[in-house]
Amino acid sequence: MSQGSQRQTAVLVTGSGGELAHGLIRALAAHEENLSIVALDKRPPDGVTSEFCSETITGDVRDLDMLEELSERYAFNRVYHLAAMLSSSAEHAPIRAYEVNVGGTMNLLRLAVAESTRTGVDPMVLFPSTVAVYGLPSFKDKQAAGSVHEDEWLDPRTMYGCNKLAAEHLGRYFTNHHRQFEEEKSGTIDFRALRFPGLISADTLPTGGTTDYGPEMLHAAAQGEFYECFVREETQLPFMTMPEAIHALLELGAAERSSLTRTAYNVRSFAPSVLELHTVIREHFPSLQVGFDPHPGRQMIVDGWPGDTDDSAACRDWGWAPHHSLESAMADYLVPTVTTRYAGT
Ligand code: VAH
Repeated sequence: MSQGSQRQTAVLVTGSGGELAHGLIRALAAHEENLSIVALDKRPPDGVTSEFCSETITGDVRDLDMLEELSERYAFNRVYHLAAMLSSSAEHAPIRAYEVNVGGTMNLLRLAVAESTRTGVDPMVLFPSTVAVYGLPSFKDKQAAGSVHEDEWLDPRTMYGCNKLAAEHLGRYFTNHHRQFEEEKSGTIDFRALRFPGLISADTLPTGGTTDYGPEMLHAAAQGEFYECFVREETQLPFMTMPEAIHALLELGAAERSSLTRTAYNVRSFAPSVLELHTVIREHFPSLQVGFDPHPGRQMIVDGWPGDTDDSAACRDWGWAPHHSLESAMADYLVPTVTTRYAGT
């Protein structure tokens, strides 16, 4: 630990090359003047990240030495730990998914705990969890369960869901129970997680998720392309737009700690079936043609996820409120933005 050298206070964003980070970094730079943002991703940064960040690091969250070296130069008082392998990718490489999603998260928690021990102030760790932490045993149970609360059906059936639930528990431990044998509480953090549904962005396309059919169908429609959907048309899942997800992260980060009754919250905006999604998209792109060729494994995953989640705890504790219905999301944000994105292509 270097003595004396002045460390710069900064916010760390991992997974900075991903969809969520792409918009979050812009929003942070816009909302918080003179904020020093350090971006970390396994891939080299794009122009947006470099423009808004004081430093961009190409590195892997599994590399604890690299993270410790970083924390010798920066006092990270807030971490947005977005780096993860999503659900479908994780099924293809479950061990690597564990190493990234749990091992990597543990490294970031260790960095935050070390910072807390060093400064006596709890760094805030904001963590995108997922509805994949839930596991409904059958399609019938899914239909009967309706909107799932945070403390029910916590029986994940994917490596990704198991990873994210494990990471939630680790974050909750270091927030509420670390060094509980010692007289003085120390080395604690302020961990706050959001169980995101499927996210739909008009600016970027996801890779390796199982809710990707939502954004993929929209982007295919905007490009006049045929879309082959990998789940059945009666499949229903909760979704929200990417801007709402970013807003929820900022709002949760701004909430008074005393108002929070839990470390992980559901948030969602609308929960369409694939057929409803298809119908609303076709209202704007009438030439959209969709085929259905369900992928058995991905269908099994989505049949085990809740058709909707209950976000009343987030509404009560920190004022979360969806900005959109499916229709308004399409008309006010998704269609105008995705049309501009592909204009002239
Ligand atoms: C995925 N987009 O599809 C993620 C999400 C609810 C699933 O976390 O894996």
